[in-house]
Amino acid sequence: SLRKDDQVEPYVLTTPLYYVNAPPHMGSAYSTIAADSIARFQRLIGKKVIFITGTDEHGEKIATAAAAAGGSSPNDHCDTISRSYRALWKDLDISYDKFIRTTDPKHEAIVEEFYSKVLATGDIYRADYEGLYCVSCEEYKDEKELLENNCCPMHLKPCVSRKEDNYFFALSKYQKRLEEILEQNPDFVQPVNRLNEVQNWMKSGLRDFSISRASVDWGIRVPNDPKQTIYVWFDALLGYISALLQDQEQPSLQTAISSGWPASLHLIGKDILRFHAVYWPAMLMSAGLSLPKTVFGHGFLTKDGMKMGKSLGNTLEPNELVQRFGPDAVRYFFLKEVEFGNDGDYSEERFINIVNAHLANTIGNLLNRTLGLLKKNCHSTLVADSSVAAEGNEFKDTVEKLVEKSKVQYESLLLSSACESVLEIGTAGNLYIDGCAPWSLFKQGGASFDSAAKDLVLILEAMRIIAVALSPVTPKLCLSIYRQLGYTEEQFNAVTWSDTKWGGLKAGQVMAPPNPIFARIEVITEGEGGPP
Ligand code: ME8
Repeated sequence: SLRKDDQVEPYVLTTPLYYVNAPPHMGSAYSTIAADSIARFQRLIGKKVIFITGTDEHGEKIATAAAAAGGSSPNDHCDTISRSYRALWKDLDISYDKFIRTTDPKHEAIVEEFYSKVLATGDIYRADYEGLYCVSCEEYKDEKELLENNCCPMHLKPCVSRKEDNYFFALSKYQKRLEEILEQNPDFVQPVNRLNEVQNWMKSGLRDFSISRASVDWGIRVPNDPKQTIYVWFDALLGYISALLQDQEQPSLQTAISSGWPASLHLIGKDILRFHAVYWPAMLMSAGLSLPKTVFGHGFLTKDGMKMGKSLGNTLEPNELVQRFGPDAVRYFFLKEVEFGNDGDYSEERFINIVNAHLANTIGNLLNRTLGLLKKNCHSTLVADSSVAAEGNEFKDTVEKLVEKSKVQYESLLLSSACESVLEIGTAGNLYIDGCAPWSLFKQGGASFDSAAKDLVLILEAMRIIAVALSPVTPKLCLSIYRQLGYTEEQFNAVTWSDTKWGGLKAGQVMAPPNPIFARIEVITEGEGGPP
């Protein structure tokens, strides 16, 4: 059955579906923040976006965590942790459209249907398997990729020897087709170093993988063999499809697919690249479904130079960061300061320096001092249309070039560069105001006064453009800018990328009185600030 909006191909993007073995950490937040900025950008340029996130709730790792959490059933445990993800996404202004939980019955129905479909193609067979298993990865490992004492290189914990009678997926059958896909679609896996990684790994030959567990009870039962449960990865990846189902809809692969599959972008960390760039496409091919357009594997965050992660117990608390510094500072720091695709480091000192310099000074202070001058000299009212005031103006040209550049960068997922381009508009604004020194022109009166009043219009127009162009990254801050420029929240929510075009501010528009949009973060060092 056709849907009304079938003509518009939606932009479907996904974050990983996070394991509920522990509450979210900064790594989970990082992927989600990046995805959110991409979703917001795509909406600005007019796409119908379906932004999917959720939680991965089956498997041995979750069952063990639930048992360790003491008393609560796996279900209750999943509810609690899954809720903590949603709470964090709310605090971080994550604008997801769908939140899928893999324990949702509609998802389970999709997995069963998918399994049966793959079974019917002859790609599933039964065999004995003996190997080394990393429970944290939920994956059998090749002995040659392990460290000393059979430790998993990702989790630094010893793998355990397992012997099971399992169902296998015939991945090896897809070697050739996958190689061709990677060759013919060099944008399928991004950035290019991840593509190389996948291609190198495939050179050693793809091996069939086990897609069921006899030893794990907490999972979706294998159709026709309820003694086994479906391997957590074979289950979870399908969440990207089941998430597309509308509420109340009778779950079927066909209806889910018709609501937006294939995904435009799977955004993931580099740790789960193989699952997304190899296993998943092979599974989809087996079931006769289309492949996602892009898998982007971003880098890992470290803290003070050290690897961090749930399993290592060395995490940066996103909740704490948001409470202390607010969502925009957190979003901005990680998107601006980590080159997207590469690893990046957090240190509190750098965090504070960066957000103070960029958000409080370059952008916030520019707006504040401009509004201060406008209030003092022009009753907070614009004297001219920004378009008229800007004829032949070099500053205007600079702003137009930078905002166009940021658009191309957002489109290419160069998120840090996109932030940089928008920030440069602020830098250019500061140079411009310092160059024309309106504060002294106002004092001179006459034509100088008029010229100063026009200069303020130009700077405020640049601020307006910053507010649109940076809104995918710092939505609250940009709303504050828009409000100070005399717009309503409704007007801000209705902006599109075309509003980055120069000429929005009009003569007579009344600005709000200056009021810092981003409070400088003050560092209280020992011996200062407190009572003696
Ligand atoms: O892997 N830096 O879930 P997960 C940056 N359930 N990102 C990090 C990070 C770090 N230090 N640590 C984790 C799973 N991440 C599966 C996914 S998808 C169908 C199933 C991010 O909770 C990064 O995106 O272990 C990584 O891929 C993801 O968290 C792993 O999340």
